[in-house]
Amino acid sequence: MSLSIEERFPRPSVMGVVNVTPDSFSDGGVNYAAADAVASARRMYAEGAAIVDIGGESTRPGSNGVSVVEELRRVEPVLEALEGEVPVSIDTAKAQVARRALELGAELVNDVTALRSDPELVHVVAESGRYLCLMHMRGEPRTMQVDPTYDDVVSEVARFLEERLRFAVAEGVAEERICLDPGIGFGKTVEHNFELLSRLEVIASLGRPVLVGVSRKSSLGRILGDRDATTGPLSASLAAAVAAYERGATILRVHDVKEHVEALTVAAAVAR
Ligand code: 7PJ
Repeated sequence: MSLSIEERFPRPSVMGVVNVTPDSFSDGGVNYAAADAVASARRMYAEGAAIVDIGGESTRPGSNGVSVVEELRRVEPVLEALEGEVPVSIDTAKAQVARRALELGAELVNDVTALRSDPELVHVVAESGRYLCLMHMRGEPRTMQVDPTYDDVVSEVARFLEERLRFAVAEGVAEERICLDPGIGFGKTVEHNFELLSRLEVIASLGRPVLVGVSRKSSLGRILGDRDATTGPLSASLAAAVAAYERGATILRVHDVKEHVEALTVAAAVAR
């Protein structure tokens, strides 16, 4: 039996973040060793994460890419250790990395480029029958924070996600397996990010579950008054996650799983 993504991940569900990288902005280095990444993923699952997102390439602002070989070297041992034990998604834009991760049981492919960087990836996902997250990003990580401008950020992000959804479906990915993500922090100012959260209903009205990743992001630190913040605190992450949930988010991608599960459990009890 195959579940739709909303059946598999009821609202709200938590996705834990494990960056197997030396340089991600929010958990830089702590999970770079495979054993540490595996331990973090196990802990997050025990704390109530529905799924744990494993990534081997940093997408922090200004970062460069890594090779397929290096990305596989980072994530393969982690996926092998977690197979059959912890539900995982693979955070990659590369078809070869996704293919191996799916062989090792990954349930979801999280491509922050929304199938724009590797033309093979859509076929890998379609053939696998697994879930897919399509995220909005303006530009690419190396340059995305250089003066981002939009006429109306919410309608432009919605139009983009709708177009990428149509593309994925046309290429054979079942619509009921796809979720959409406004891409908080990916080519957006603080004001853009908060407007997207504020009007998240517009994204939800596209008819697919919405995934939001705002945990620890710099916009949180900046709205608290630090103009040069590169991260945001847990308290602010929790507030943003609950606000996103109340505006229609289904999956919250977070670093601090236990606290988010608690906050969202209470928010859900109020909402029902
Ligand atoms: C996001 C992501 C996000 C999705 C990152 C970090 C920064 N994938 N990957 N959505 N952010 N789908 O690890 O927090 O917001 S990288």
